[in-house]
Amino acid sequence: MEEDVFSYVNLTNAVFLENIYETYLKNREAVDPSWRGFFAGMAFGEKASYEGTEAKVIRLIEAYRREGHKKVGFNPSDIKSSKYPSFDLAGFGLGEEELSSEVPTFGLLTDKRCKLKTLIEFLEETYCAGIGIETEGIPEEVQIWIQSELGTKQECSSGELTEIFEDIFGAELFESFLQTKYPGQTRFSLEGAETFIPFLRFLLEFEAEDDVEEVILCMAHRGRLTVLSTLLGKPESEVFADFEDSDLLQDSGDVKYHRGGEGILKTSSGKSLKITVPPNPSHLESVDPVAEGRVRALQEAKGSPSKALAVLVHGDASLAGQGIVYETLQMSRLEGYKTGGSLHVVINNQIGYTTLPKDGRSTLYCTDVAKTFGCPVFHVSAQKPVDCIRAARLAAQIRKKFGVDVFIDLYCHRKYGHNEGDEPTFTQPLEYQRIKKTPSIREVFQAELIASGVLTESIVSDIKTRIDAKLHNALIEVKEKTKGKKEVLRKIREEETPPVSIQTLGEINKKTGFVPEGFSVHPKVKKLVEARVREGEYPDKKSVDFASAELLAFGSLLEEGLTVRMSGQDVRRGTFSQRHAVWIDQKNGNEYTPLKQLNKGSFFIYDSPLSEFGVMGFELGYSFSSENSLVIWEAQYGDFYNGAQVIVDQYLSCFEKKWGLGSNLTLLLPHGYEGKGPEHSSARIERFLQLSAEDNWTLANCTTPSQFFHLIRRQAHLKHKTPLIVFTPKGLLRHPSCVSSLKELSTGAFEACLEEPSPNKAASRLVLCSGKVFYDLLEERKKASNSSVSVLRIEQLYPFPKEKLQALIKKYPDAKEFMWVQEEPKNMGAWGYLEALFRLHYPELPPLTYVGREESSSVATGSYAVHKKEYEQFIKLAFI
Ligand SMILES: Cc1ncc(C[n+]2csc(CCOP(=O)(O)OP(=O)(O)O)c2C)c(N)n1
Repeated sequence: MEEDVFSYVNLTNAVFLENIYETYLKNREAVDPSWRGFFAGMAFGEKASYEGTEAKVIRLIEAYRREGHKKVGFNPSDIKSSKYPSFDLAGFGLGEEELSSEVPTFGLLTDKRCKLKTLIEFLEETYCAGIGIETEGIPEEVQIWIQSELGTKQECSSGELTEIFEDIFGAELFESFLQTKYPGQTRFSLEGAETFIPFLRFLLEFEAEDDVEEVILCMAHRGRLTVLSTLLGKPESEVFADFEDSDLLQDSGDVKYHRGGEGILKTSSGKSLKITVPPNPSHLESVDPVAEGRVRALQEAKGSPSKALAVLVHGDASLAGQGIVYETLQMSRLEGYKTGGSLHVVINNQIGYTTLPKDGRSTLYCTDVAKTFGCPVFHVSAQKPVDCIRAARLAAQIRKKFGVDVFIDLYCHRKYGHNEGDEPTFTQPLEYQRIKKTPSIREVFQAELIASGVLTESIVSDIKTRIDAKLHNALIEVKEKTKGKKEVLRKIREEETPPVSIQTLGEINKKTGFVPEGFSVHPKVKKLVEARVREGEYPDKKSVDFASAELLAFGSLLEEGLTVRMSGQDVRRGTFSQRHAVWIDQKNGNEYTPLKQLNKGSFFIYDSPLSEFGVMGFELGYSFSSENSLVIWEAQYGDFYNGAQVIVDQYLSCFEKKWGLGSNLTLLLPHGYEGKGPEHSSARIERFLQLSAEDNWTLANCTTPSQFFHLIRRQAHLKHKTPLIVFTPKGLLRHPSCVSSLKELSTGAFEACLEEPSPNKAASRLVLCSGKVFYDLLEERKKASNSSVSVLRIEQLYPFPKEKLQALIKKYPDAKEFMWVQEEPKNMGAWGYLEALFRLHYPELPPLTYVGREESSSVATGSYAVHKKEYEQFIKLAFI
């Protein structure tokens, strides 16, 4: 799919506004009243020309628009009265006596003039009642649209009111059923926020009525079970089975409130909306970028950005506190990551565990991060279901129309402690006294609906009987479930990587080496590609370096019809000026992407924002939802991956075990000690090794371009998808010995361990290593002229190539000494891991001895001279 399906409305489209403004200046009556009001009241128009009372009225209107939301009263307990805006007439230079005087309405009302009192009533009703709307700082078109919509309140029909009531009642009964049957068990009750259920249903229905076919609904822990059951149709018996917590009834590697689910929502007009709640770890908000990545992949697969949508549900404390929210929003309008606007819903119970907003954030609202990105925010009270539904409708319309993220902040309370076994009165005695006395949302709404004649006592009682019976029957079903054996899933790792002929490789080089007519390519890039174009004529010549091998690997996958997507900081050129995946015309700045010439598959490469957590999360999400693709995230330097440690620890290493998911996400982490200091040297191999178990991923450190080529291709063709982490070289990118021939690329496969090209089979000592130190060892051996040492390379650190290494070692019958050489300090790198494995797998061999740097708290020295000295000292030891 072409990328331009992602060209959304340009939010700073001034032309749009200017046209209307011009018409307005010529003839005010020719534009819609809301526009008239906007141009006058927003100081956009001829404010300066107004004087006296008119100017004062304009200031008053502006104040209502800017500050009115603070007066709505969606949450009287949170916002101190001192923060209420004062719309005191005196503050605007107006007096009480002017209330009955006629003032201009600036198009806000149908009449041109009205009494000041009438205008104020309108402003109070529009900006200070029901929904608190924050529009300051959002794009002008969106502001104008919202202003015009505010006047048109859509009423709920009595059928809709009954539906809303049933949802609220259903949620309440479901929660209280669990509370009685499984007292004290953690479920993260939704009580105090039950309106969330009808709110979400309506929101999703509004979206489904437009083009949206699929929603990734990122649930917070709170209310997740209720959503899965009451909205997505997960059978109650399955929910209860999780509470029974029998190893025979549940089949998951994660707790119930982290697991995902799927469902189809049928709308009232008969449309179907597929909803996926992705699983997530406890780490709040970490799933946000993952969900966005999934949505992006779905949109591309469906060929349209309007067909898939992310709805992200947040807690107030986590939204305000977690930086990943900002990182995710930062990606939201970028070419490589945008998803056409997401909907954010906050279950704002005004507490995070035991922490109140005053200690949890520096801003008035928990949603204030939205302002940085000019996203509209609606504040509503869960006690006012009808206002909530109205906000849902407005939010969905704005998202659809303008492609922006929209936030709905649902004020509510938390009925119990943080979880159901937690006692909240230790820390919030007064709040919980108040909450205890607060009637439930259902009770209040029920009374309102009975008073207005929408419901009767007997209808309410029928609804209750029906829901109660359903819950009781489900409980009986789960208790009676016969015990069965769980089926153990066996992993099948098929690795069928088709070979690539020399001819194809030569053609890829030619096609990607073609310089378009008139394109002024950088002279260094030109030289590079000219050499590549000729490579096909000398298939035995060792001229393929790492970057060329990567290009050929990508090119060959594209020729097979696969998608290759890569992102990370500065990846288009490459941190080390090695990739040049996108050329920039030196005369006019135009861009050209040679790999896009291979158009059987799709090639996407994006320079990412300076974020690791967000971008790695996004790429992981993309890889979950994308078929036939290889998705790659590259770190600027390997050590920076730890900015995304949550993604590695909580997702990448364990998503299969916890949630049964598959992904072939590939991380390229530049690694190697080149005297550049404690940073930029280590991708922390040791940490990845510690997280390795049950074939969860592949860890590799390739020493030749052909190995890298084969590894990348193998990864793209994996049937059983697991991630790949490659500790990629820096110095080796231009090392004269680190080259392969096209022939090596077209034959063979990735080898988990390697001998030297012409080893001494009579060696008495075998030196084992991984990565670039191999070349240094060969160099040092030359200097030491010690031919009794042979070097073996472990190219795949995990899964450990036990048999293959054993077979190689057997080729050296005279070897009596076994050494491990590494650049990293002793407490880092692969030493600890390999020493233990060596003893375990090869008990007949003498123990492995260590050659390398001493233990160190810091990764490396900051001095190049010290680095060199350390190196010279230890590398000698391999040959003494
Ligand atoms: C990154 C992270 N830090 C800490 C926690 C522990 N924790 C779990 S829930 C919670 C409070 C969350 O509050 P909020 O986001 O307002 O949601 P609520 O539980 O009130 O619905 C905390 C601190 C966590 N899960 N994740």
